[in-house]
Amino acid sequence: MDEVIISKAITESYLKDLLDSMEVDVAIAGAGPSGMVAGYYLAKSNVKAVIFERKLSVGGGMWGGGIMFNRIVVQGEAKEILDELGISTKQYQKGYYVADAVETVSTLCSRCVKAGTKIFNLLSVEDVMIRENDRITGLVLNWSAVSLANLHIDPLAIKAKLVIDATGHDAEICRIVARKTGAGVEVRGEKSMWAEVGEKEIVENTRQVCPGLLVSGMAANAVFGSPRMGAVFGGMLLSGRKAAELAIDLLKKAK
Ligand code: 48F
Repeated sequence: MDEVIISKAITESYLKDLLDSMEVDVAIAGAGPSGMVAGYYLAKSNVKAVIFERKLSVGGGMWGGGIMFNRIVVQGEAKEILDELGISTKQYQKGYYVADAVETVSTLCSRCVKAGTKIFNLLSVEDVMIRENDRITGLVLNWSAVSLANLHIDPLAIKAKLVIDATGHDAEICRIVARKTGAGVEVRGEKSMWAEVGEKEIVENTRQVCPGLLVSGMAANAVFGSPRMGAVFGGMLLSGRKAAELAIDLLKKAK
C-alpha cells in the first residue's frame, strides 16, 4: 500500500464532493433526525441537497434515547416513516411504538446518504449569506476545529436556493438571522416539556420563516415558543418530512 495514493484518493474524492456541494437546491444545517429525514425525502425527489454537521457523529440527540436508555418512542403516523426506512419498531401500547435509537440513527443516516444527500461532518455553519429583500441565499462554513481551537480563520461559503435550520434546541441559524437581518425572524425559545402539545405544534411550526429559510425539528419549536417533548421522536421525523415537502413545493414555484 502506498500512503500517498491513499492520501490523494481521500483528498480528491472529498474535494470533488465539496465542490459539487457549493451550489445546491437545499442546504441543511444539522444532521439530527429532522435534518436527515429532510435530506432523505429531498434526495428521493431528486432535489440536490447537502447537510453540514458540526460534530464528528451524526444523529444529534437521538443516540441517547431518554436519559441514555437508547430507545425512542414514536406515534403511529411517524411509524410509517420508520417502516419506509426499514427500521424495526415494537408496539408498546396502542399508538406507542418503540425503536432502537442506534438502529434508527444508523439506518436513517445510511438511507439519507444512499438516496443522494451528502453529509459533511465536522463543518459548522457559522453564518448565512443574505441578499436583496433579506433573502437567505447560502451558508457560511468553517471547520468545527477552528472554533474549538479558538483560531481566527476565515470561512468559506456555499450557495443554496433554500436553507433548512435543523440545528435542534438552539435554532442556531434562525438566531443568526434574527440578529443580523431585519427579516422579522424572532426566536421565542422552547417551553417546558409537554409531549402532546410539542408533538402537535412541531409540525405546524415547520415552515418558511423568512425568504429562503425553513426551520425543522426542535429548532421549529424553539423559534415559535412551543414545548419540548422529551424522548418521543415522531414529531422530529414528521417535521423533517414536512420541511422537505415545503422545500420541494417552493422550488417548483420558483421555476
Ligand atoms: O439536536 P438534534 O437532534 O435536532 P433535531 O433533529 O432533533 C431533536 C431531538 O434529537 C431531541 C428532541 C426529541 O424530543 O428534542 O433533542 O431537531 O440535531 C441537531 C444537529 O445539528 C447540529 C448538532 O450538532 C446536531 O447534530 N448543529 C447544531 N448547530 C449547528 C449544527 C451548526 N451551527 N452547524 C452545523 N451543525
